[in-house]
Amino acid sequence: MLARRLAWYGLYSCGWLVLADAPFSGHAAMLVGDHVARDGRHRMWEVFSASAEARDGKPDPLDRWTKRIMDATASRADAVAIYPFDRPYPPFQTWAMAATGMKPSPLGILIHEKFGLWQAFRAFLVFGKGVELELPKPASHPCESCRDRPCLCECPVNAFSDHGFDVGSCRNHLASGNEPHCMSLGCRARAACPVGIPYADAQIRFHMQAFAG
Ligand code: B12
Ligand code: SF4
Ligand code: SF4
Repeated sequence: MLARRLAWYGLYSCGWLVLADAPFSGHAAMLVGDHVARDGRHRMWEVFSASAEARDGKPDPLDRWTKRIMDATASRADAVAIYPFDRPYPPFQTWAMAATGMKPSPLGILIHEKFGLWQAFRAFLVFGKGVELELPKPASHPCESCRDRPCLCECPVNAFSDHGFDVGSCRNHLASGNEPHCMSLGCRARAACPVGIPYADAQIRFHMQAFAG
């Protein structure tokens, strides 16, 4: 039932873990993420685009849409939803690694064996203690066999290094309007990865504008 409801919104269960952090220590939690179809169709984006939040002109439409549908989903499933945009930020990537077996790419983003660098997370649904878990299957790590690492060759300002992601250089480039025009094309580094099918153009522009602030 829960899986069907998530699928209607273009979402799916990426995996489960038992939380160790207060106030949910010992509780089972399910990671909910976007599902990208084989043909690149992204149902979540289609459902969101048709929503009131996408059209009302108010700030943070995707966060507000996510909260509305996931709060309702959580309440039907007798669970509590935790969001990536809650404050203080919940450690989504740390929890996601435990729940899915995904590992970080050289860009810092976790890479999914099928969806590549395009796996976004929407919420954790936290259930009661003692809920039976689907333990994460061992996931393959695509970066291990990627010799050329094209993701590290395409950024015009070399924003990725051993010191992490240089947010300032990236934002300056986005604001400059210089080629390559990442604002409309999307992040060139992310797009260079051969794993997974990139989002549609409208979705890329939405996320780049949100990121540039
Ligand atoms: C703040 C934030 C940012 C800041 C990062 C500032 C900084 N240097 O710390 C900014 C605004 C720059 C950013 C950018 C992006 N982000 Co961001 N971000 C977050 C957010 C909301 C909080 C991160 C945090 O501090 N967590 C708290 C710590 C305690 O959590 P943690 O899991 O233990 O910590 C891990 C991360 O902090 C990570 N990390 C450290 N530095 C950086 C830098 C980047 C760029 C990323 C992605 C991760 C990362 O390393 C830690 C251990 O693995 C998370 C959601 C969340 N709640 O985690 C999304 C999140 C990490 N972001 C995400 C994404 C996808 C992006 C973008 C690609 C979005 C886009 N534009 O399309 C960009 C990357 C830029 C690009 N070139 O494309 C995804 C990553 C999904 C994945 N597969 O891993 C998350 C999980 C949001 C989501 N809803 O799925 N992000
Ligand atoms: S290009 Fe290669 S190293 Fe970079 S994220 Fe993709 S698989 Fe990993
Ligand atoms: S958006 Fe452009 S400038 Fe920013 S990290 Fe990606 S490739 Fe580099």
